[in-house]
Amino acid sequence: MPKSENHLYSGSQNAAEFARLLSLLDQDGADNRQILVTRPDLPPLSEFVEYLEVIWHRRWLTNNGLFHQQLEQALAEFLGVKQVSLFSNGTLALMVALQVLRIGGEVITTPYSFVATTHALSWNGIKPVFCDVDPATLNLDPSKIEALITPQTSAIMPVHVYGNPCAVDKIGRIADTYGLKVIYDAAHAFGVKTGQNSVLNYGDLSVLSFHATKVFTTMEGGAIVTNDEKLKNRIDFLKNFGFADEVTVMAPGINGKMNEMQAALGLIQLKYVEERRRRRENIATLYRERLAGISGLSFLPDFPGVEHNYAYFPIFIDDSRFGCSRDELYTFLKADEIFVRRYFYPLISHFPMYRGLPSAAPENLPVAEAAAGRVICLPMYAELTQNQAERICRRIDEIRNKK
Ligand code: T4K
Repeated sequence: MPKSENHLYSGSQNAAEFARLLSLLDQDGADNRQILVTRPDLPPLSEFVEYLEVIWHRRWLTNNGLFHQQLEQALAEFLGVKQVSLFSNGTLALMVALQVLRIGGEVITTPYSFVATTHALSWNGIKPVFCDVDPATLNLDPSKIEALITPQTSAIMPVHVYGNPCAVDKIGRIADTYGLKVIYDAAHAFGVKTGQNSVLNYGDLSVLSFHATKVFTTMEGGAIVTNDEKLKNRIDFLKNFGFADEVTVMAPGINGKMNEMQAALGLIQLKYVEERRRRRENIATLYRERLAGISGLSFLPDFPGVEHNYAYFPIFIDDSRFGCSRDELYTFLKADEIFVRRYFYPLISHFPMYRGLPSAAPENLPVAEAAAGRVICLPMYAELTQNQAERICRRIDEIRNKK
């Protein structure tokens, strides 16, 4: 009998189908040796099934359903923000955030992120202008923003990369001076606080992702956070094709709605977020202790005054001192079934659709270029065991010594 059987809901009436599903469980993931960069945190299946029964009974599947409304409220409370508008994924939320603020022309943004950040600009016909990042945080460097402002600039779109807060006050002052909007791509920053304040309370809007790889997941999902109720109303219209009421379409909207199954999962996930955050923190502490002092290997600090979510654990390899290159380390770890990822390499500014932009020239982005050439994100998720984390650290040390 497969050891994972107890995770599968056994309500199926069809024994053959149930057996086929069980065999899928055995093909995948059961091997403890293989470590992926992340593994989604999920609640006990039985809790989800209870919610599914309600959905099946009510026959309300999407379009601002009961669980959707409950999750918006619960998230606003949990995150310490006023308004949350849920989306089917973070990319659509970014696209609608730009639409609702009528952003056009040029937007100053970071090349050191996941491609969705810049793609959301492109889908809105906006020209991305890449700005280099701060070596201390790898977030947009506020001292380099002003030089990139032109009469066409309408907004700044920074990213709280790895969940570490941007220089929100400095960025806010620049935006106020020049009359620019600020949309934070906060895909990594669920639950992050600076002081007692949610990092999501800065700028005009913040956008979250609840993708499977994120600290809070609804499988796919996302949200726009705002403190302005009227703005939330317009966001809600836009994500529902632009309908303001049954007969009024206020703009060419899109379908960005989160469905009831995603919302139900979110409601359950919220109960576990804090416990998982503590587990991730323990892993981060272990990595810091075991990897400290290895020549040519560095990591970002735990920034003082910040309540971290430990979404990612990036390390940076200086090949001349470490003894092998970042890519060699990546390949050696892979051979040992430790599947780390090079987030964020290549830089967005290297992709064919963006590399022709004047701001994409590597000489304009030296800090981002260097970080992208050195970074490896180590496995990080709540269920990663201490033994697995120790094995990763040991292997990194062995590879370095062998070279
Ligand atoms: N802005 C930023 C700054 C972002 O980082 C993202 C997404 C967005 C915007 C857009 O938000 P969404 O539209 O996605 O809501 C992953 C994610 O697909 C992407 O959501 C995420 N950023 C990005 C940083 O990472 P990949 O190409 O690395 O995904 P993939 O499929 O290779 O998965 C990574 C690892 O996770 C694999 O080793 C296996 C594991 N995994 C993955 C999935 C999907 C699982 O164990 N289970 C799963 O279901 O992009």
